Amino acid sequence: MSAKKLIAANWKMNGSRALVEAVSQQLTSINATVDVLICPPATLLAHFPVSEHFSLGAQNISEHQQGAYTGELSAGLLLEAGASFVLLGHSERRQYYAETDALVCAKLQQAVAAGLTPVLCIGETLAERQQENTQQVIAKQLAAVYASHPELLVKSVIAYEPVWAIGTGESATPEQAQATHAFIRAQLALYDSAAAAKVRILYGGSVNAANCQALFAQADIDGALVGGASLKPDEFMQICQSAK
Ligand code: G2H
Repeated sequence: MSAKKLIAANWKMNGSRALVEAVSQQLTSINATVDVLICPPATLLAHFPVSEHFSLGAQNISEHQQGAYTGELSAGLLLEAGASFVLLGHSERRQYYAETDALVCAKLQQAVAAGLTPVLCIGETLAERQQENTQQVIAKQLAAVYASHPELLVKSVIAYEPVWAIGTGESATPEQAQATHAFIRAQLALYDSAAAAKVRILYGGSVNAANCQALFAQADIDGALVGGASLKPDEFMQICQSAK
């Protein structure tokens, strides 16, 4: 369990300059006992003020360092735009943009090489859970990166996001989430036990102000990746303040 929780906002393809202002203003009074990360659409990164109260992250990067890849953004460009983290392997990227484990691994290597901290998103679908394959799916997603690159673990944050809980209003129960987080930590320990004890494992999937406290009380839940509720400044602030 990490000493300080991390609450990350994933705005997905939402937000505006007005929301940047509202959230930045709201976070000026955040308690220093929690780390806060905002991952807006890349075009909004430059509109955030430099702040000691939160960090910024991107939602995706290219697997290439630079070159003729029209429409893509490299890790280096996003770093220069103000990001210090990047979400990788989110289930929406895996599902809608056919991102494979191998591609996610290549992006994670680019992120670390450029100096971005990757937030590796993993999780099972409803069908995989119903077939009792949650652990196999997660072990495979982790092995795709860390079996060949265990040195990257120490630089990573993991986000467990059961696909069936994303944007559905149906969060995993604290007990379901804790059981999977403990499994994730045990898997990570196979690659680097010292890093595994310290790596922050976030829960994501319909986190809101009403359910976050019970999730944060679990031993292996080190914070949250918040989608829909992060677009509401008051509610996002409540979630951050619950994570002491
Ligand atoms: C899961 C989560 C943020 P939501 O995608 O990554 O979104 O909180 O809306 O389920």
